[in-house]
Amino acid sequence: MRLLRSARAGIAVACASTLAAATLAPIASTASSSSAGAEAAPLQSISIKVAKKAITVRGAKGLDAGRIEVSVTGRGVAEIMLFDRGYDEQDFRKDLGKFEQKNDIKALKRFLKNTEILGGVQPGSTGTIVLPKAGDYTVFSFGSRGLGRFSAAAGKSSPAPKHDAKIVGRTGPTWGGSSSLPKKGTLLFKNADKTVPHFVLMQQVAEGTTTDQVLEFFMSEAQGPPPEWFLPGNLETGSLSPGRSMTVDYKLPPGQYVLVCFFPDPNMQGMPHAFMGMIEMVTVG
Ligand SMILES: [Cu+2]
Repeated sequence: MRLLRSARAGIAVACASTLAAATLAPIASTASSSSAGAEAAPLQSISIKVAKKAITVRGAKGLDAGRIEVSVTGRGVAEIMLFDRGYDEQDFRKDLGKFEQKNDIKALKRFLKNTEILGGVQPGSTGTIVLPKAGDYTVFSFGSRGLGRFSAAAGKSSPAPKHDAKIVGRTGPTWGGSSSLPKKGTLLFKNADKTVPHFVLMQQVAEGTTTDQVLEFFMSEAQGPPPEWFLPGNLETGSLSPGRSMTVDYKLPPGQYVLVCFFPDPNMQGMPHAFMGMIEMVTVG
């Protein structure tokens, strides 16, 4: 069974690490936000820097709960979480460690039962997430050994910005929403599944690549050079708990993309959702 770390990073780590980072970075960077309509009040915003040893959060002073804009730089997707009372960073680290090292499903379940996962964006990107209530929030990334922290006071949420495409995680697990997306704009990602978290990983592939080819590659846990169908376009979000949604501003090279979620399913011994059918081809451009 793939461990959470490798599963979570999916194609991005399996392949992208073997490509020049310089090739990927400009493509992953997003267009400036077109989300603020003329009449809409500007959202509160925070910026998150993911470094190897620490995650730094800026701009969170005086923050209220509700929809906020998040921009991320650094080494990995930033994921914003809210722990239940009685569950803390130490519990989270312990559970994550047990799951990663021993595929301990009880630990995975304990983490999920006590945590609201609220989304996040990849480095170079901006998006919006919703902080459900006043509280102390934690920022996690597979790209850092540290955790980020910030607090929000009570506040009410504003609606999602206008979006150009929509991707929905559904019970099954399976994908719903747009099967073709414009090459740039705002993507709304919603988890309509009632049971488990999902995240979005869209990886550009050569025209005509099949989901079977992609799955076969993952089964092999191949090291070494990326397969010839692997192309550099890439969009990844943080995970979302059931019922949550987020937006991300993106810009991608046109072409064919595989849309996958690798979240480990707690009811299937941690099997990544891609292997349960959460894999689909979509078109960009
Ligand atoms: Cu999933």
